[in-house]
Amino acid sequence: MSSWRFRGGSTIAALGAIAVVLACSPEDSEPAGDRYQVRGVVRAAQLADEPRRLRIQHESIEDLIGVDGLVEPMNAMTMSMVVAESTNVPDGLVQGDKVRFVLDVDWSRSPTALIVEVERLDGSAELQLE
Ligand SMILES: [Cu+2]
Repeated sequence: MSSWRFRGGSTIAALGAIAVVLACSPEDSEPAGDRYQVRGVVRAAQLADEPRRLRIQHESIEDLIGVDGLVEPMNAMTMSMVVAESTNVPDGLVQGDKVRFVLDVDWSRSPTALIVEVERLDGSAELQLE
């Protein structure tokens, strides 16, 4: 029984350590809205702008939660999105590149949508852009 109690104690200590690490994590400053995995084609890479922007023709986002909290799918379209400061954009990303990106949406924030991850897809990837 004492060893069981010991194990319980170390579990609690470990959880405490994890909580401290999370509290001190630089990820605290990252956007934290609803996140969506999206694919598309870069139509303009405005990476010298402040803030950086990507204009992307993207596939539909079927599970998008609208401002009223209800699912409001976004059709495939071309739109300009701000890239979060903490996001690493692949080197040499240019118009015509296919990408997978993570869109962070927070309706109480401006801009509402931020790209928080982006990676280049193989050029042969087939996207549904209509
Ligand atoms: Cu859109």
